[in-house]
Amino acid sequence: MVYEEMRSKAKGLLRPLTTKPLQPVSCHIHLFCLLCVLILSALFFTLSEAVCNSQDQESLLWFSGNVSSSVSPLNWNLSIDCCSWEGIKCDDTSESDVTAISLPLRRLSGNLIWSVQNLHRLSHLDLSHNLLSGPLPPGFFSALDHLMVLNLSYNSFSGELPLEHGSNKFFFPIQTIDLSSNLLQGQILNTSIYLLGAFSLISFNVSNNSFTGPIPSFMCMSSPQLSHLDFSYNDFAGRISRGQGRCLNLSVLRAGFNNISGEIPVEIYNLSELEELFLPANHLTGKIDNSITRLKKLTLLELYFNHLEGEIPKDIGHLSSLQSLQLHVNNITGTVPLSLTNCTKLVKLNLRINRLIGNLTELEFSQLQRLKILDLGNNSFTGDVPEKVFSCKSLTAIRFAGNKLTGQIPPQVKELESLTFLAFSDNILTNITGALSILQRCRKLSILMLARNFYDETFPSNVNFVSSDGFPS
Ligand SMILES: *[C@@H]1O[C@H](CO)[C@@H](O)[C@H](O)[C@H]1NC(C)=O
Ligand SMILES: *[C@@H]1O[C@H](CO)[C@@H](O)[C@H](O)[C@H]1NC(C)=O
Ligand SMILES: *[C@@H]1O[C@H](CO)[C@@H](O)[C@H](O)[C@H]1NC(C)=O
Ligand SMILES: *[C@@H]1O[C@H](CO)[C@@H](O)[C@H](O)[C@H]1NC(C)=O
Ligand SMILES: *[C@@H]1O[C@H](CO)[C@@H](O)[C@H](O)[C@H]1NC(C)=O
Ligand SMILES: *[C@@H]1O[C@H](CO)[C@@H](O)[C@H](O)[C@H]1NC(C)=O
Ligand SMILES: *[C@@H]1O[C@H](CO)[C@@H](O)[C@H](O)[C@H]1NC(C)=O
Ligand SMILES: *[C@@H]1O[C@H](CO)[C@@H](O)[C@H](O)[C@H]1NC(C)=O
Ligand SMILES: *[C@@H]1O[C@H](CO)[C@@H](O)[C@H](O)[C@H]1NC(C)=O
Ligand SMILES: *[C@@H]1O[C@H](CO)[C@@H](O)[C@H](O)[C@H]1NC(C)=O
Ligand SMILES: *[C@@H]1O[C@H](CO)[C@@H](O)[C@H](O)[C@H]1NC(C)=O
Ligand SMILES: CC(=O)N[C@H]1CO[C@H](CO)[C@@H](O)[C@@H]1O
Repeated sequence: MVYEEMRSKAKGLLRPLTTKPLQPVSCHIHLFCLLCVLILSALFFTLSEAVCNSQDQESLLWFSGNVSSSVSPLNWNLSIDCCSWEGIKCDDTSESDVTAISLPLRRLSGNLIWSVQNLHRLSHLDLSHNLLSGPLPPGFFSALDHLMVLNLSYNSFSGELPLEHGSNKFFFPIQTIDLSSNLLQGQILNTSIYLLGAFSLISFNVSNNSFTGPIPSFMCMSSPQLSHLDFSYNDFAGRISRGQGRCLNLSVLRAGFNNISGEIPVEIYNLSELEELFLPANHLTGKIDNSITRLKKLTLLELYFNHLEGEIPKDIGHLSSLQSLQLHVNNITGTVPLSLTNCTKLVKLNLRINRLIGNLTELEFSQLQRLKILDLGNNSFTGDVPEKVFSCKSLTAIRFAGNKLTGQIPPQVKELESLTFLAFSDNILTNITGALSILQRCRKLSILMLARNFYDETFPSNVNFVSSDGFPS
């Protein structure tokens, strides 16, 4: 969109209004009329006169000749100006250089990405969601030294990131690099002249490939505006570098589903713009430092499937924007801090399979009116079933299974109109019969697990609608 704006501005400024002789007009030569004609003829010019750069046309033909499409071929007609071809945009200089190729979701296959390399003025390249394959050729990035947006996501590009030897440029205007969901591999090294010179980089997404080595933080040095980094779903290993803390404008850091180990460096907790910290399914150890509560903009904190220990930061309630707190399957100990219920925007709270203890009845759950998913299963909570949970009107799934809770499921449960999943199995509850009669009124309830609770003659011993676990995620 910014691009469109720039382009139409440039058009207005650069297009010479007076180069075309005035057409004969039937109205009296009146200042207003003259203006109309000038504007109309200028428009006519814009439509008819752009004739695309012949070298660029040749590169495009090469490209189109080397890709095929199972839906419909690129219908790039030689008798039409290439600036008007599907997906192509040109600039407004006299050269009419090709500046944009945008052909997402075209089912294009082939592997000759290098044919676009000669389009020296290309600033936007979007070939996302196609079937393009093969490696990115050496020098690919530095050849496209006007590129601002590169989106090659959802293809089958393979091999390592290209070497960028021999470039005499040290500044590249690239802002967005999306190479996600391909088959790329190897390390992302600080020897990449291209990435080191990407001073304007805002967003870098390499998720869902097979990259190895440490997650790079060197871009934090050169790109002060860096705001989105996504390294998830790869084979990155090693520790998160403290240098990551220099990405001071970072709002999204995603590196989940890798092989990252060590502690989360406290420098991360200085990234005051951070909104999403997504690091699940790694081998992270150590504690979650209380200084994390400085990240006032955090909406998503997902650190599940790691080996984190220590307690939940006691000031967690300071994270007043938090919507998703998912710390399940770790080794977290201690009690749930009372301040947690001050995170009133929470939608998902998952603390399942940790070593949490304590009495939940004092927590002001009723403040969590947006909460949809509450999973506190498989810990060591004691005391009565926390009644206040049942005043969270948005709840769709509740799991307390595998604790040491006593008492009864309160009758307010019938007021949870969206409830589909309820699991209290493996606790020490009483009056399961009473609960069952109440739960009949929860119309949407489709999964109920109450097995293995306190048993005597009057209570059914094994009450489950289903045996499999359909807890929503
Ligand atoms: C190419 O464009 C010309 C002029 O508009 C048209 O006559 C011709 O049919 C087109 N060719 C194809 C193959 O679409
Ligand atoms: C890349 O393209 C995909 C699909 O066409 C889109 O969903 C995604 O947002 C784009 N990436 C960026 C960074 O704009
Ligand atoms: C990165 O790309 C993937 C798709 O491949 C997408 O799901 C994810 O949201 C993107 N990350 C960011 C931070 O935009
Ligand atoms: C990874 O990419 C594949 C193939 O494009 C896609 O089917 C899958 O959904 C992606 N996975 C993630 C987690 O983005
Ligand atoms: C930081 O990122 C925001 C968008 O997330 C942007 O508006 C702002 O200009 C950036 N600041 C710097 C110093 O780059
Ligand atoms: C993950 O890292 C460990 C060392 O920390 C290594 O032994 C293991 O092979 C790695 N696994 C994968 C799948 O790369
Ligand atoms: C975090 O920022 C504070 C100032 O805001 C600074 O004093 C402190 O040294 C920083 N900590 C780290 C670990 O960078
Ligand atoms: C938790 O800690 C115990 C002992 O300290 C260890 O045996 C277990 O593997 C740990 N679990 C996780 C998920 O890290
Ligand atoms: C929750 O927030 C309120 C208002 O900011 C504050 O008075 C209260 O002490 C907080 N509760 C906890 C347990 O932190
Ligand atoms: C849990 O807390 C409630 C309310 O403070 C109290 O009445 C109850 O005795 C406590 N239960 C246990 C097991 O500590
Ligand atoms: C069992 O539960 C039902 C329904 O909530 C209630 O009416 C009944 O009083 C309870 N029985 C006991 C002994 O608490
Ligand atoms: C492998 C392949 O198809 N190469 C073709 C790429 O496009 C040029 C120009 O159309 C052809 O000459 C090549 O044969």
